[in-house]
Amino acid sequence: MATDFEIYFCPKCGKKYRVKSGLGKIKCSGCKDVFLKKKSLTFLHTADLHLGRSLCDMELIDDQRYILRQIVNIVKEKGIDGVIIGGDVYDRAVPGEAAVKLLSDFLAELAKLKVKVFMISGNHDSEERLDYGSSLFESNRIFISAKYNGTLEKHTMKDGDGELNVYLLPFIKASQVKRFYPEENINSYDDAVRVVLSKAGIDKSKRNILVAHQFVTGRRTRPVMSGSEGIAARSVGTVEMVGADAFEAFDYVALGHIHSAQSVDRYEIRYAGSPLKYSLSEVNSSKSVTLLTMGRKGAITIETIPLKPLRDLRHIKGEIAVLLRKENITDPNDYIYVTLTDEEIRQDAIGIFRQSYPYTVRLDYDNSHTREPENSIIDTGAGDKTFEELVKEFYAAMYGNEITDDEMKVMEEVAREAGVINEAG
Ligand SMILES: [Mn+2]
Repeated sequence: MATDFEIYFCPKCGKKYRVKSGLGKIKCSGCKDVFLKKKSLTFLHTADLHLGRSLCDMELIDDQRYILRQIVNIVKEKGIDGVIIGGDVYDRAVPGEAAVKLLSDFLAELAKLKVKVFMISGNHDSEERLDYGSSLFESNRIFISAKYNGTLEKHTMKDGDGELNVYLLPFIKASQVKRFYPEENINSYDDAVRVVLSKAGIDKSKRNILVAHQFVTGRRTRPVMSGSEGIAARSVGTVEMVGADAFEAFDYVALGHIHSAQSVDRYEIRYAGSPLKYSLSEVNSSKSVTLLTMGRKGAITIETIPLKPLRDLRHIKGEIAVLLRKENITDPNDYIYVTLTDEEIRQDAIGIFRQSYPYTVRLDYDNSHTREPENSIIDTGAGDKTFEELVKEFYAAMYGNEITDDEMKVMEEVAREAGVINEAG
């Protein structure tokens, strides 16, 4: 895809122009006597949108709509040329209606801004679903690579510093690549990625960006996980890891998969992180998008722009009477994870909490029972308590809340099978 224009912008009003190469000095059509300047290509990198996700039974669709709008505004304000979405667009292979609509609205907004969109699939996405309608999207400069088809997809852009290639590598497993290159020795994801890149004919004298969704490790370090990546990432084995040195040909590697923003091995190999906190383990993290300004080869500027969520996720801890004092209640519409230090387990504590914090997502206890569960149980002794009473107490001490009727039924079944209680028991 060759282009014979360059991007200029008006330093006064910010308007962008696509100008045929070699036209010389040009003035802004809106601002009198202001000459246009050549513009470096800029990109916004995000990943792991996980549209349709919920947090402890609370649907996050409004939060996701809010954060995508914020991203669109950044694209607008910063005059971004390309938006990179590094996979895990949806939270599940079969996304719900609201999630599908949210993505199409987001892409439509970006199309209106006439920016290019580069999107790949992640391990949570269905290749077919994400691929659907992709040829239609291309007429709106939206490029989706959802399934590896034997060649690495490449798109070329151009600015005052020459050509820039954006390569799209959807999430791949070793077996998928082996199908296309049976003669190659592919036993791991690392082998697979290296084979794919070696076949792509990458010109190292040009500026190159790769978009990928893999578990990338440094020479000495592993990326730090946020805890919301899902079971596949948490239980990753060495077969699934890709060494960062595989990406030597790229000026920037826009990664998805790990939900905490971070670079791996060198600054330009980067996970943008998810735009929202997707698990309780992320209460103390901060979310951002990554911005790239591509100067000439070797001169790339990377910065992060913090994202501000509709509702933050916070962890608060203390005695219920103190936490719910009027003067101690702040930002009541945040998602709240509360740990009570009261010794006594309160009936429906979460219900009480939700009167002040309607978005309380979880409540547990940290008291002498939870700290020393063994002692408390031994000390209490079985006495003449019924099986049900014992299980109830144990559950409350371990988890800090009441056992449900369904869970109690399961416990009774297990106990019956194990011969701990009899039928009457
Ligand atoms: Mn993810």
